[in-house]
Amino acid sequence: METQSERKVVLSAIQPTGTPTLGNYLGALKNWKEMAKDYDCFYAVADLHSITVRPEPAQLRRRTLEMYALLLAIGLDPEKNTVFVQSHVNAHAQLAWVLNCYTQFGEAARMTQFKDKSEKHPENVNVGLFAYPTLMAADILLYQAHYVPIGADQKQHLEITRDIAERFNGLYGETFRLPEPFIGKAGARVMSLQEPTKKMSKSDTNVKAFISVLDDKDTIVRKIKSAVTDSEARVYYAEGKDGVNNLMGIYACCTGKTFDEIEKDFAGKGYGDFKAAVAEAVVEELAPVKETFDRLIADKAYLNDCMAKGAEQAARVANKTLRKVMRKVGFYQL
Ligand code: ATP
Ligand code: LTN
Repeated sequence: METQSERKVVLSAIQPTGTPTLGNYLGALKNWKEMAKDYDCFYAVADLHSITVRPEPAQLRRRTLEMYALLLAIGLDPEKNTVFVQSHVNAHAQLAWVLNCYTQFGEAARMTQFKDKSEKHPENVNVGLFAYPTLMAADILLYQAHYVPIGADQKQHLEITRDIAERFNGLYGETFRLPEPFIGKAGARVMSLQEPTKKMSKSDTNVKAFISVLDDKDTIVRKIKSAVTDSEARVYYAEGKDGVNNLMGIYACCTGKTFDEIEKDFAGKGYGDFKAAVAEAVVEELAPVKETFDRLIADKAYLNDCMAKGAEQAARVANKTLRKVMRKVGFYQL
């Protein structure tokens, strides 16, 4: 049994840009909960990141509280893990500034998320969007995280984090631990139910394309029933069967079955039976999350209390790293 101080550190964060989808859940949040058993975990609601798309203030406030409640609803224990809101810990923005000065313009400009998002929102390509990865690097490096559970789309941001950390360590001596991404095999990229070559995204304008973790049973059944498949009506994993592959991935993640087992279970059966089974597995997975969320969101005092404690614990660890960085860079110390 490892003691507290020997336990490896995990950090991850999610933006409060909407209710998480089944993609966020299977790709990231489910692993957060798994890792909480064995590691010293820091999980944040990345509200600083979310203002890159200029949300309406009241909406940002509401979504931050909801995302926080949701993190507890998936089963994270605020007594055992540090669950906090990014903007409550000043060190994130402070370290991000320092890291900006150790990141080259060219390397940030290569980030595919920056390129995608600037194309999607040409009217608001702000400097914050460009500097998104250095703030994310600060999130991770402040806690000296060993592992960062993320979906496959965030892998490039982990790589730039390591590059920045290595550069800083090279200049000033060992300061940051180099983090490893943790990307689950199944669920790393859950695809849209309507266009299965695109990733499932909570900001999709077509609500049939995603399942929200708070969708009720009927909605889940309806959305999976109308998921795009193909005309072959045989359940097996193969290139080009994007819709079926995606449903198999979802089913595998929810039930723990392998693709081989799924193919055997559904041999001779059509998509109707398969979709019904997938829907049932998803409902079973998400029902307890919704139930707990509904209870927690009604108790704002409890959530505020947990947030305050989380911020205090996080700040203790983060400030230690920040102080070290400030000293090494040469800021005048009082
Ligand atoms: P948006 O749709 O607003 O761009 P998003 O749905 O991509 O956001 P984020 O808050 O950026 O959500 O991501 C939270 C976590 O969920 C990240 O670790 C990300 O890698 C993971 N994730 C997002 N979409 C998927 C998906 N379709 N499949 C698997 N993991 C995903
Ligand atoms: N950029 C991430 C959210 C995020 C994050 C982090 C993930 C912000 N800071 C630190 C892991 C570690 C995204 O999912 N879009």
